[in-house]
Amino acid sequence: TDPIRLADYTPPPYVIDHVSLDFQLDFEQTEVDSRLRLRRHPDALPGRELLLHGEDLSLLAIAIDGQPLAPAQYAVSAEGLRLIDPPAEFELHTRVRIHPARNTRLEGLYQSSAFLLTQCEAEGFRRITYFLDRPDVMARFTVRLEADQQQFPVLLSNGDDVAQGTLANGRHFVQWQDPWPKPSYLFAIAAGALGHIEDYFRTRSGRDVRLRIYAEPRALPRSWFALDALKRSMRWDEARYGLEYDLDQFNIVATYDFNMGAMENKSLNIFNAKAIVADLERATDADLTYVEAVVAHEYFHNWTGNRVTCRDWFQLSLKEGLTVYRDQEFSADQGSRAVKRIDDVRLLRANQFPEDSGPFAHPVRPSEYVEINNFYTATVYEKGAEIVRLYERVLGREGFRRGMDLYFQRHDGQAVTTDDFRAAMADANGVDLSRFSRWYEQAGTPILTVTEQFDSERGVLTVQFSQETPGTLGQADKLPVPIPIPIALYRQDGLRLPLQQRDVGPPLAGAMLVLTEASQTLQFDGLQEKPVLSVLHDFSAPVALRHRQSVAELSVRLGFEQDPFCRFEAAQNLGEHLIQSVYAGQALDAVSGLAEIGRAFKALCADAGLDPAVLAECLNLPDEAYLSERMQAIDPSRLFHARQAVATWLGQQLEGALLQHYHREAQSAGGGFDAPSTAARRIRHRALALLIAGDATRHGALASELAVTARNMTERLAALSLLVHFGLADQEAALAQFYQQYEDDPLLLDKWLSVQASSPQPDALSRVRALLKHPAYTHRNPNKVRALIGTFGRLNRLHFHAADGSGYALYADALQAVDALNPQVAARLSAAFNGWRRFEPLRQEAMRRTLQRLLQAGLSKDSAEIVTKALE
Ligand code: DPP
Ligand code: ZN
Repeated sequence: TDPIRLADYTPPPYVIDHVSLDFQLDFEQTEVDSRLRLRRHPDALPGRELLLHGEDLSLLAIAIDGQPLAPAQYAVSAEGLRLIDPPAEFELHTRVRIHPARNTRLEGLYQSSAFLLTQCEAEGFRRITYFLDRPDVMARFTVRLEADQQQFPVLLSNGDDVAQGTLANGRHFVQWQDPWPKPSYLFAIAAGALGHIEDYFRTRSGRDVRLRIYAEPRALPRSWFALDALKRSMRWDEARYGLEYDLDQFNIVATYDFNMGAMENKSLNIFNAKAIVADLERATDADLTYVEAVVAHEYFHNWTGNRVTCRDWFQLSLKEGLTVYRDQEFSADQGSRAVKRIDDVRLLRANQFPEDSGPFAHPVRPSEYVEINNFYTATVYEKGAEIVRLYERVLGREGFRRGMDLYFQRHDGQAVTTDDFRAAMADANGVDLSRFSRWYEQAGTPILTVTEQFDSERGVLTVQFSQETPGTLGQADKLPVPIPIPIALYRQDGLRLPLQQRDVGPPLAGAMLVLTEASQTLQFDGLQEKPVLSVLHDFSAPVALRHRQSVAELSVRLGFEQDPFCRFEAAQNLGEHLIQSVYAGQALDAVSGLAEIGRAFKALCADAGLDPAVLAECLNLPDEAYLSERMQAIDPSRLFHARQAVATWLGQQLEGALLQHYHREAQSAGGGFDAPSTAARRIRHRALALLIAGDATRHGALASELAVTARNMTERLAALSLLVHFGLADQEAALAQFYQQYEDDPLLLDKWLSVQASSPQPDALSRVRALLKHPAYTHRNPNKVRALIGTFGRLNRLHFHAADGSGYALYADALQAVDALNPQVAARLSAAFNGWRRFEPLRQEAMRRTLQRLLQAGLSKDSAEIVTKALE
């Protein structure tokens, strides 16, 4: 398949001013009657044909301006409907038939238990009717839904419901009108047996908006947290950006069958139930945090995505990077900003860095794609959000707000590009941001190297900053990018020193260097002893930092940094030093600085001023994905055991302190979803994991006890996963009990599957094999696939990479079966092999052969793109 290229972009051949759709809904056969008002785009190149996208549609009728078309006037192909010599302005009438119940791809119109729903982003609308299915065609939609009243009591679409009524034969209809022009990817309907909960939000200009969450009735009592998060999001967007909601109703529909997290369709968001249905009793803190973030994310899209949308799919990060940045800021304001930042950086490093250094490396604004669904990536989302954060970093919060204001002032109602966004930021602040375009255009994580030289006689510290972005496929040479680097100096005893800059290099503004060149040097003087240098506070740019510091320096940073992210970073560096030493074959006892590291972590545990959640993250060793990023010829089993050995040592060193934290926080951990209670649960989970790693015989009983006394799902699941992952005596009973208790809850069964799929115990593979046949599992449900197969490939590095290739084989078989049903979900699974070149020769070869076998077996376009790239 030929790729689609950004360089080939041309405006759409026609404009569609108005769309009128009439659905005769039915699970087996739905008929869609469409009337489009089209007119030639003023800038369009003249052409004799007009292609309207359409896939898997049966055309029943076609007419232009009321005249049925003769066969010579149109042609239907796998791509769509070609109109030959259409007039400059006309009404196109088509009628098509589609089959929702047979739709296993979950794109377009499909069935989920007792209702029908749609997913149109990126190119699902063409599976519903013929259309110019591209985001720069923005039209006003009127939608009439008609169906059997008993089977489909609820009929929802975008905008406001303007008419409804009952018809003969037990049928009824509802008519919807969306006053805002929108691209087809934001179209949605949901119809069927749905209940709802309801609340109101009064906007700052005094309008009342009716808010509803629709779901199957049993999920509704657990959806109030999400509804509250929606209200908080609406309030936050008004306060922070002056952005108000623009319709009288806002509806969310939750489904258990969904390819992604959620979808921001105009005024009719559709959510994976995982991102809505959550309360303390049945969801973990991580789940609730996720729900809050996704609800906010989709709501924020109403302005960043819907009112101002993307010109083409290469600009996806225009809405996604920006909206992720916005939801990150919202979440930071809801709870602990420090913990949020640490979590986000961990995610970026675990998911995006490997993407950037692997075969699928692509710029935040890609220049070509085969299947757009494959570009909903950590790079477009998370790295995209980091780039937006860079603007905030260099312009300040107020400058950033000025840029946002100008962006909406200029582009409301338009489909624009990331260049337009950057121009608004620059123009609103009268600065030149042209070099930031490189962040969008260059793939690969820039490596920032910091070297220090101290002249003790003159008391001068010289610091050199240099950057280099490694070459990626098709992009060998890279240019320097602007990197904001906050700088701080500390004395050995932890006192923060003033920065006295000498006249070398650019003068710092607000203790921050913006590195724009390949290399720049700074000097600081007035120093009595070599200070401890700290750079990149708050992870100020998405770079890989190479800054060699001694154990002594890292210990000072761990103990005294004012920025919590930097303390976490020092802990990660110390942990990495230990793990890599053991991996390289040293006995842990012989590793340099071991005693000092032990003392530093003990002191950290005793620091009463430290947020227990930040402490928990400092005690959480760098994960295997992140470590692997910085290694070659990886032996995954050796890496797992090295990391485990360090965890064991840490658990033994800190035993007393960990027990203290565990017991001291017991009461707070029974509290609600507030910062102190969630922090208490986090530190208790971390402490218990390390204690058991340190001595399972002594502390394993605490996990069994927690399984029984758990007061919320966070505790219950922590206990269950510790029992299973450490292979403790009570694991089978705990698994059986969990299953029995939550058999009726799809989301909790997902967790039950994940816990087993991620277990490092020797029986993990046979468990996964058995679970594939368990009634709780099906290849047809994306959440189940991700919970079992996805988790196994992503988190179970020990058994996925089993030396005999059994993990790869099992995974590939499952992937192939899923691919036949749902290409979009399968393509995600394919990415698990992307890092294959980083492994030791035997695993490399086994993975390469597995990829070849998959390709030969015949894959969907989605999966084939990933696998082909991996083999290139
Ligand atoms: N559902 C995806 C998101 O909101 C695509 N827009 O990020
Ligand atoms: Zn989004």
